[in-house]
Amino acid sequence: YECDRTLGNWKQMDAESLKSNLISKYNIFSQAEENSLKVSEIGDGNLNLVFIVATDIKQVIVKQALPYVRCVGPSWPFPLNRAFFENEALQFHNKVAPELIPKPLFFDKDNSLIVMEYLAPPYIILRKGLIQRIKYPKLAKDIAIFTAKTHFYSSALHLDNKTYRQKVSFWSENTEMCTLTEQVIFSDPYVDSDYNKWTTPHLDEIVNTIKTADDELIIAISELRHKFITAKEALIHGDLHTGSIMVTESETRVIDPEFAFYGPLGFDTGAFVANLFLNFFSQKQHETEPSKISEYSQWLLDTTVTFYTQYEEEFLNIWNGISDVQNGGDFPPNLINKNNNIKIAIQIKYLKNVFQDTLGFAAAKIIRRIIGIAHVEDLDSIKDPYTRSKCEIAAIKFARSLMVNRNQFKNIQEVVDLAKVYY
Ligand code: ADP
Ligand code: SR1
Ligand code: MG
Ligand code: MG
Ligand code: MG
Repeated sequence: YECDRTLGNWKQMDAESLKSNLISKYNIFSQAEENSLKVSEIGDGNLNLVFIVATDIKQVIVKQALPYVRCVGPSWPFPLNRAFFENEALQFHNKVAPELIPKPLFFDKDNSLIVMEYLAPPYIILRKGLIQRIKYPKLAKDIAIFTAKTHFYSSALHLDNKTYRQKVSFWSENTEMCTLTEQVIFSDPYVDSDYNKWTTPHLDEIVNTIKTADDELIIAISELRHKFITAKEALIHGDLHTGSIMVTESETRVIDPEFAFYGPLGFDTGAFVANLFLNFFSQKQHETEPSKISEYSQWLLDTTVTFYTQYEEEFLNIWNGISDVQNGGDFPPNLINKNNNIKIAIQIKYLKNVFQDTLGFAAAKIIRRIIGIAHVEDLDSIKDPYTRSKCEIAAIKFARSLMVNRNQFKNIQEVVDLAKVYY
């Protein structure tokens, strides 16, 4: 399923073609249901079409890739085969963490289209929930389990070496998605690019410093970019921001893994942490006294700490065969398994590397969401430009410090303490 620039059999779906496919080709609805089927397009992401197709008693989601970047338009062509990789990732997630994703129901390769379970209200996109200042008690643990399981079970800690190499090769074909990330996260925000934007002139000065006078930052982002390109640790989600998570107060589901590939684990954990911090800095708009930390802001910080602590704990538990054993880990191999101290030392080193990557990638993701092409509603929705700029400048300064000093932090609590200093 190569990606070429021709459309092949791909046809953009409308209500009529969708109904007909769902009945005759995908067998999701019956002929008898045809007259009661209703279709509405609800996509609010940057890239794809998303439809709800429903009768009075049954609903499904249909997601179709477009041959271009939706939020830019046809001037930026984009590969249709991302739907193939999204479906492959969903199938893997469905094996290792079925309770944490919408169930995949059908994949139409010709039309780059996925039919999946509809997550009905009260499910909402997590970003929207955080903007409404809703607390989610299970969120940190659920995302820790999702990331730990998907990372561990696709890594060479778990897979035999030959299978692992085959998977790295297979997923490296999702290459144009990585190219987009390399541009919009690791390059554009640090140079003059027509795609960059920021929402007030109050940011001109800090943006100019980033692009012209911050050698340490440019070195750091270059190293992170290199790591993004070369690390092949496991199958990562690739776009795990708070718009890729749907929640109720008691349940969590991860959606939208179209950017999945074999990459650095810290890119996923960093995405989640970055988006919690983006919301945290947006909360500054509500504070009645300077630098005061409201109860909700503190909940965001606690959630960050719980998430990261549980991610490491869950990852180690699987590695050690304590929880959720499909097979545990076979690294280090038998030659040294007589000495458990060696295993512990290797695990500590492994997780230290993931932690430092998490901080670096989190910082990169904070910066790109404020001065790059794709922003976040948490900050963009702050009406008063001066208030917004205060939140954004605090977030950028924090991210800058986090990125260049990413190897100095001992634990996630120290990171949260730094965020409070810049708040
Ligand atoms: P994109 O790749 O364009 O970002 P997403 O997969 O993130 O597309 O979906 C866009 C929006 O569609 C989501 O923000 C959410 O509102 C809605 N959506 C997607 N999948 C589901 C689902 N399984 N159930 C309910 N809503 C969904
Ligand atoms: C053109 S940049 C669009 C962004 O939206 C996706 O969800 C990814 O985050 C990507 O970087
Ligand atoms: Mg999305
Ligand atoms: Mg997407
Ligand atoms: Mg991002």
